[in-house]
Amino acid sequence: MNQVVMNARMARNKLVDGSASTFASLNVGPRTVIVSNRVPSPNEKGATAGGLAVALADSITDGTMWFGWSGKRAPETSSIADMVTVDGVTYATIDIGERDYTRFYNGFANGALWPLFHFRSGLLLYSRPDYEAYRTVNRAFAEALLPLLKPDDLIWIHDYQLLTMAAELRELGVQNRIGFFMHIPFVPPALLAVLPPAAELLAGMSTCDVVGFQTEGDRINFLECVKAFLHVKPDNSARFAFRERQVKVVLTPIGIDADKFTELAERAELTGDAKRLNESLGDRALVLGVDRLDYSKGLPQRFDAFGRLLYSFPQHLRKVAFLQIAARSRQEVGSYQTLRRELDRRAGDINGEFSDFDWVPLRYMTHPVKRNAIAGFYRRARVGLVTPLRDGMNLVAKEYVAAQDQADPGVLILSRFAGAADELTEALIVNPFDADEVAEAMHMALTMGLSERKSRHESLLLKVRHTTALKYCEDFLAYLSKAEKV
Ligand code: GDG
Repeated sequence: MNQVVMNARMARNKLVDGSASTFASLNVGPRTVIVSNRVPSPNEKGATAGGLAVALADSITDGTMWFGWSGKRAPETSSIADMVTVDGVTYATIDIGERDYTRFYNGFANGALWPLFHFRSGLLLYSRPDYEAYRTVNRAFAEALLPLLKPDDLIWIHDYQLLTMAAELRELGVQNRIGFFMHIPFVPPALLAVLPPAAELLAGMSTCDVVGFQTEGDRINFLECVKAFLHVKPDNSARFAFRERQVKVVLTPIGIDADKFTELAERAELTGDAKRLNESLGDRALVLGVDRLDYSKGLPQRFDAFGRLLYSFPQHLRKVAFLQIAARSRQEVGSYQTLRRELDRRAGDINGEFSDFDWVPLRYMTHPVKRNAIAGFYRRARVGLVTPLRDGMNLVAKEYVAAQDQADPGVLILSRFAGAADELTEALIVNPFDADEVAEAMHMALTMGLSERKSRHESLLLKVRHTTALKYCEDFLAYLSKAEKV
């Protein structure tokens, strides 16, 4: 008996021992198997900073299996998944070996793919051993998932860490429908060409039946790349043939559970954290930023823009406070350490320049805050400052809109380079590289009358309520479950 078949039997036994009731619910219709790099433990839901986990946690339904990395590092990458079922959702996780992790995660995924797909080719660090580890981990994911699969499962793979997993599944003989969704932006051919294994990665993605993107721009970039690198000819419905399979390229922007978030913000407003923030502010207006500490989020530029506001519009001195929550992430990657030092310096410069003995204009914290506290902070903020240099979607923009008091809403300032800007056109749309433009938008937001605030917010809320996390899932799965003719 070969190792894969042995693993299959052992894993099946483990699954049956763990959850007979889940099996009952999985027997009805095709099951969705979600695959993402990181699977939060069921108890950890909502506690982490990160858009993918938040969006998926909002949309996962009874009977789904969620497969991926446990978050634990082990001496070796595991070949058999650990299974646990909570509220009808089966969480299947593997540990990643210490050495694989460093090269796969810090190395190729976050040292090469992340900067490149955020249009920062100057930050890209490529090495062949990193890429080999990436391939190894994608292979390990495929091998550990294989024994858990049923013939009619719909497999839905998420994000840039797993670009070659579908190809590995196909090589292992998996014939199921496979979908892939890219949460981050996609670059045009001239940029992708910088990456040595570009064609291999595109070929990996193109072994899927459906490939989805956040914006029309990303979708077009991907189609241009497959034309240039794989020499395929997409038709007018964004379908192309590759290795005897039809690939459909779709647009399914991600969202949040807006109504649930509104309720969370209403409740949070009355809790200890929101009250403490409120007391500390007095009657000052709050400008709020909430981001993972990441160079794609444009934090140094945002700090500078706030400095420009205080310099160019001194009427706001002492009347405004800027709170930036920048939860630390990927601290083992050098460019993130550099960013942190840079922000410390700029925050010090601004506070040194403008503070008074009883007023500090900029508050900046790098430890994560509880999700319900964040919801309450959004509701208190007169201005939501969302100015990434490049972002797949940006859920913070949508959360900020959902959290507002409709009778007295705040104003969203949004970077034109966030995917969310395609939808949320009633925000104040800015170029985050232009500190003066962002400062002017802040001034406009801080002085905007109630009726304009209400009319902008009303339109934004309609959109955020329409493009929910659930709609995102339903739309993608509708494409994935519908076989296209070859
Ligand atoms: C990727 C793409 C795309 C932030 N700080 C804390 C905290 N957060 C939460 C926010 C929000 C989430 O993390 C961040 O989501 P984003 O969408 O803004 O950004 P990424 O993490 O970069 O997500 C992005 C997303 O995937 C989904 O497709 O939109 O473009 O880059 O929910 O509220 N949550 C908690 N504490 C914090 O300190 N609890």
